[in-house]
Amino acid sequence: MSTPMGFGRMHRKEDARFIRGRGGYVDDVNLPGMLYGAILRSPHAHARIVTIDTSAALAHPKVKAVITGETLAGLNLAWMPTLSADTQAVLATDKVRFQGQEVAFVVAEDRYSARDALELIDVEYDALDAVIDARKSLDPDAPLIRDDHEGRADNKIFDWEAGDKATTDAVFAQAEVAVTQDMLYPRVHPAPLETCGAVADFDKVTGKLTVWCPTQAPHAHRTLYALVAGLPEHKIRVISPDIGGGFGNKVGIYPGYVCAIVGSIVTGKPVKWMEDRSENLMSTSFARDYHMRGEVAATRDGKIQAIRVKVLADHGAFNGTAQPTKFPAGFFHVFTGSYDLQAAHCEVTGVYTNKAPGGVAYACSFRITEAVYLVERMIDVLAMELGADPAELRMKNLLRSEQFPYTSPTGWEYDSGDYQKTLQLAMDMAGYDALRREQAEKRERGELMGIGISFFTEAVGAGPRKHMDILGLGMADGAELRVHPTGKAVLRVSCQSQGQGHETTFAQIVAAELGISPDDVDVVHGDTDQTPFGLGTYGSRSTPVSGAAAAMVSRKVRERARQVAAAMLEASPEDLEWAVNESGGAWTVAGTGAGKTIQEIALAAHSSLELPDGVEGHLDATCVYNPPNLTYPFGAYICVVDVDPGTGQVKVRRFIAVDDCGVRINPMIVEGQVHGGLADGVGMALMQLMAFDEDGNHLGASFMDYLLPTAMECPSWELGETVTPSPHHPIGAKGVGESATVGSPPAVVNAVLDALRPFGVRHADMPLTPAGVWRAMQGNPIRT
Ligand code: MCN
Ligand code: CUN
Repeated sequence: MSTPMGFGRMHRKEDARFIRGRGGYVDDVNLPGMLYGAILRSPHAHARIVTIDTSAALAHPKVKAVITGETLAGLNLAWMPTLSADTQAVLATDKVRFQGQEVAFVVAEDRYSARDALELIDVEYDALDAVIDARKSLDPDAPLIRDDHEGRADNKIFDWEAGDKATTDAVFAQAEVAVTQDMLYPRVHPAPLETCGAVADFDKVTGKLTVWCPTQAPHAHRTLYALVAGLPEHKIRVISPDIGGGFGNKVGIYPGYVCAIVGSIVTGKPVKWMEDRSENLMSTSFARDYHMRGEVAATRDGKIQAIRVKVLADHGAFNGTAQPTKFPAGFFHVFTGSYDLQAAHCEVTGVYTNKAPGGVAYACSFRITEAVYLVERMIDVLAMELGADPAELRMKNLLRSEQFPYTSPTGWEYDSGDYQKTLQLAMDMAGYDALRREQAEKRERGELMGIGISFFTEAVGAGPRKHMDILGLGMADGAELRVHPTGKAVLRVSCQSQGQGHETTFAQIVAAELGISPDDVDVVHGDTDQTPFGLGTYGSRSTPVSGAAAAMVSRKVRERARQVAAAMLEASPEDLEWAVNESGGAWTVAGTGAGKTIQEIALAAHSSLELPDGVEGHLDATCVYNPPNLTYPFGAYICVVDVDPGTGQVKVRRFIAVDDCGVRINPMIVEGQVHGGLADGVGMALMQLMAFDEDGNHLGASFMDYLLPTAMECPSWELGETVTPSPHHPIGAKGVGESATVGSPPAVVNAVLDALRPFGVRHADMPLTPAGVWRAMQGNPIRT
């Protein structure tokens, strides 16, 4: 694969180290004299702590410290703020509120001794009734989970609404057809292969704290540590090394990170803490857990008029979701999807339960996964009611290209789209009509084949400062670009790759703007001492925000180069034209052949060339990008399944995915992102579930029980693309990192339910395991 001058297919630069086993992850950080931490966790979902006896653990010859909630309370660190402005226990002091909650932290000379010593800690618990089912959390006799909140009487976290209730109700009152469906988007887990962990090193001499941690948002972590611990921010350095998958799991701050820091301060030695798989699955941020009721109003001939939604959101024991402050239900209110509606309204109630905290993660785009699932299931429910073809129903109701920019009934401004074209391409690739004929023939023979469609609109790139912040931090990103005398460049950004290939695509952005090779641009990220401030990588915001910053800072460099080139060419800067040809980027004098390449200009900028007053020399620049709007990628997905009538086993036979993420910087990386997201979607639709028994015991704390999709469950993906540039993004790109995870689950579920049409099943909740499908075929589709 040849190296392009800017955008195009190009192998990932970072793969050179990854495929040689030379990546550097947090567990590869080993410092002289380093100690190891381990966490004692609660066996109960809800219990009062009576006593904690640490004396035997402290007597262990290799144990250096045992930290409890009481120790932390003395430092005012027993509780920490969450990204949703709630509080979360670092180590429990009063009660434990979910199984797996952090109770004590042992620091020892080696990992094994730290683990061994956990068993020497004696905790006396007084077990309490637990709230596991969110639907029971607001019952008058439900046990109060957050009695640490003064004046709290129940388990409600928030009530939130969006849209216009009166207009929506009026449309429903007049509607020719209305359908209602309850559905659960179950609790799932991002389950990155690398679990969470940290190495903390507090240097007593310099007063500097260094934390290595696979965080998706290093700068936000640093600011939070400064605010919580009262440490000066310039004395904190957060280094995010290579990350073995994030998927949202590595956005928040976990108690283990704080414990490692306190452990280092207490012992004066570096402390490493790494989770094991069960700890990761049991205690770190889960995703979804949305109980939804959707209603759609339409005319009899299939014009959709309004959607109404009620949600009960299970946030676990501490509200640890990470989403912009004004949006407690994230961006769920894009649930009107890709359709032209008169009115819409949603109500979301968030509640506490005795389950792990978190609530938003796993390639979710801040709850857009739930929203897209809801609307795309509802369209199929309506199609079934009307006896309409689900593709035709969608085609008829999709927004038309001339409606963009389009303001949705809940207040979003979709930047650009050509939805019909994208759906048509997916149908052509699938051979939709032929598939329907094949299905009809198979049904005659009693075979179960299903075709499922989903059309999604995403909203990514949070976000405009005036609307969006996380814990008060506005969501603009900085970028710095240095150009060395020989024309090689270093870009410094605040976003944080976890596998998305930023070292390649961000180099390509600079390369395209400056007309140099991406091989001549190094991308530096993941170290707060070396990079400008910004909010990190989640919500597919890197390309929309940091990527825009990279383009804008390159343009600043180019303008500086213009001034220098003018001096070199003894011309007026206004008379120069920028052009990129095979030999690279150059400023040339309009109408003449005279010009200077960016490399020649870089050298001159650092030379003794006399420059006019006001022209600084050197080409380095910085910028901060505050996005004017989100970007709205979209796509049409078609899934074909075969269901075994004897066992309920679903086989995904084909999956056609047409994505439109505007201009593609590196189509190969985009396709990789889509492949991964589609696999995620198949996993969630068919296999993944965080299950609990009624006492709150976790039933899936290993990969033996919590099933991840492999190549075995995935078909050979058939990808297509349309390109509708974002009008407000400097290079016309939209984010894509979560599109396929958001768009694929409803396509798979719609396909399975389409296959089950002969059984008259209207809905069944994910995951559609053989047992679940079997139950649905017996007329009992709803899980209890
Ligand atoms: N890209 C491109 N052209 C576009 C859009 C994107 O070439 N028009 C490239 C980007 O430059 C980047 C990649 O595609 O290299 C993803 O870009 P973007 O959509 O901006 O998403 P982010 O980089 O912000 O990644 C975040 C997103 C999220 S939120 C989750 S969750 C997720 C995902 O990315 N986690 C991942 N993809 C993942 N992929 C891997 N391998 N590992 C994870 O943890
Ligand atoms: Cu929602 S998971 Mo990604 O935004 O890190």
